[in-house]
Amino acid sequence: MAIKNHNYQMAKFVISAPDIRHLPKDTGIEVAFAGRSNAGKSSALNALTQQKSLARTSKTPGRTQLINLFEVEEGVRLVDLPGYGYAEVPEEMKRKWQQALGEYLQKRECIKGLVVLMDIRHPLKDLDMQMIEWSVAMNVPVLVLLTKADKLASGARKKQLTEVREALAPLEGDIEVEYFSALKKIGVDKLRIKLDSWYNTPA
Ligand SMILES: Nc1nc2c(ncn2[C@@H]2O[C@H](COP(=O)(O)OP(=O)(O)OP(=O)(O)O)[C@@H](O)[C@H]2O)c(=O)[nH]1
Ligand SMILES: [Mg+2]
Repeated sequence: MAIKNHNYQMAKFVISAPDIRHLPKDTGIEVAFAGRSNAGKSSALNALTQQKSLARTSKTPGRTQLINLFEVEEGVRLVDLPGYGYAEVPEEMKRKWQQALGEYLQKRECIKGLVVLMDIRHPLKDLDMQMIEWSVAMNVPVLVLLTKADKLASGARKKQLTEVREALAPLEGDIEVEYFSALKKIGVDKLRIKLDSWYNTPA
């Protein structure tokens, strides 16, 4: 089958939802972006779609508290999941987000891939592992992006990449790890190629 390249620049905002019950019908294909608050999810989506403010970025962690859904073309969607792990959020709200994330991954059938974004300086926190383990259990392939790679020199960058790859190898899942910088546009092509391959996976 010929791979179709999607035009991510065409992405348009569709809806913000507090949980999966408020999302559009579970048909077509979705790829979701997950990560700790401030990891760079919204920035990565903006870099991918070459739009400055498709997904809102913010200096205040915990800004994206809803599931934000974007459509590239009919039936091809990108999902910005709520950031997790932000310490200064009330316990009750944290619990709600975690539940929304778990539900999304475990019940939403149109998900064909998960991008997990982790700050290259602080990778593999508990909830990152939880998200990756859920995906492996659901047979959903994972692309881990080590974000803000521009913050490290190339030696330190490679070291982190190797360590994260080694740490995830025992999970034996369909997991790929790359580094990324929305600022310097590092890894954007790899992200695009991976998404195209997921969107082209036969159902
Ligand atoms: N240096 C650098 N900073 C970045 C990069 N990507 C994002 N940032 C900064 O990191 C902060 C958080 O980025 P967001 O994209 O809003 O992060 P998020 O994961 O969407 O955060 P929440 O929506 O709160 O969960 C912002 O101040 C960004 O400017 C990057 O590649 N390099
Ligand atoms: Mg965000």
